[in-house]
Amino acid sequence: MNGRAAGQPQPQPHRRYNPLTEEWLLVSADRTSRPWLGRKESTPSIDSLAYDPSCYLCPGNIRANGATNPQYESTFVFTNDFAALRPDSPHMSLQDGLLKAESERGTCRVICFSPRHDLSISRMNATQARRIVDLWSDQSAELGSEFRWVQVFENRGAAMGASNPHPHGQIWAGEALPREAAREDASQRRHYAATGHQLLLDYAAQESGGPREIDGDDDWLVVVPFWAAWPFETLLIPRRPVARIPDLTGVERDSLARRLTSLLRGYDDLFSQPFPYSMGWHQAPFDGTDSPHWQLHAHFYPPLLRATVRKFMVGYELLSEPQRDITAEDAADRLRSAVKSASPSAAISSDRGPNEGA
Ligand code: H2U
Ligand code: ZN
Repeated sequence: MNGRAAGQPQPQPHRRYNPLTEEWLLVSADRTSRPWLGRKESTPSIDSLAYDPSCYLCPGNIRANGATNPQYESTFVFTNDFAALRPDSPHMSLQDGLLKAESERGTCRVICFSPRHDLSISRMNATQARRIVDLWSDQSAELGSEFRWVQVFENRGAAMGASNPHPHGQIWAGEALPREAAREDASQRRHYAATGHQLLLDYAAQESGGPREIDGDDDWLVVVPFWAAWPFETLLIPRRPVARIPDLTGVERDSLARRLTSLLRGYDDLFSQPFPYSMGWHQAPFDGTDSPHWQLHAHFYPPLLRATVRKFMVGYELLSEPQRDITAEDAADRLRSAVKSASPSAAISSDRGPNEGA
């Protein structure tokens, strides 16, 4: 299952196991040459406006509900004006035969990463990216004092449903453990009970230096997981046991900032366009325990297979199980080259627009 030299035949269709979600997926790597007459993704260009008067996230602008953003100078957080979870949701419970429902309390926040409309994480320097890590951490600690599950995430690009190119993410926090959290909690708990080790630390040890490693240092491993479902999916894992973002040390935060900017520059270089993705952190539930079984990690789920062709999770994927068209090893080879050759000089060091004063 290791990487193949160029020109060797593609491996036959096979299934791979995802030990985190305890699910299988189908790998059929010889299908990428099939004719494609379907939808072509447009290739968005890099947004060059440092300030966009029509953007609802830029400093001083008016949002959809009429609120005015402050003239913020680094990061800015507000409660989502169209929140999917609310703290005042009244209690409700229904159990009627096979019909079951329960109320859910929570909150949703929008987190702006920079006042600059054009400063995506891939164009940030390490200092600017470190601010985002600290923001994720502070927000997680604050929301974790009230809610059990804190989901930090970012949708980037119209292909992943992002509403606006202004660099921003979201946090949804709630009382229940959602599906992915419950699966990862169960699998990690079982592995820890059986071995005394964190599942993802055992996985990181097995992958280090291998054909799916993209990047790494003493503190982090960046890898295309063996069980990746999305074409250029990656997983970021700290090298020591860490349950939650606020547990990361200053050194780990700095090196995370560097790994993040390198990875995202590599993604942008892969198809010479701002690379769309959904990313997010899976940290232990904030349930008042140490959760030694849980290893903090980030998932990046980018949809693009080629520059203008996206992977659709439809048909077989929806009805049977996920399927992928290039092997994780091929994707890792290409992404690793892009990350290694991506230039840090692409970074924008100013937090202010070119025409703004100090
Ligand atoms: P994306 O991360 O998918 O771009 O979503 C941004 C969020 O911003 C979205 O959930 C919210 C939307 O509800 N939003 C506001 O809260 N206020 C606005 O003025 C527009 C968008
Ligand atoms: Zn903006």
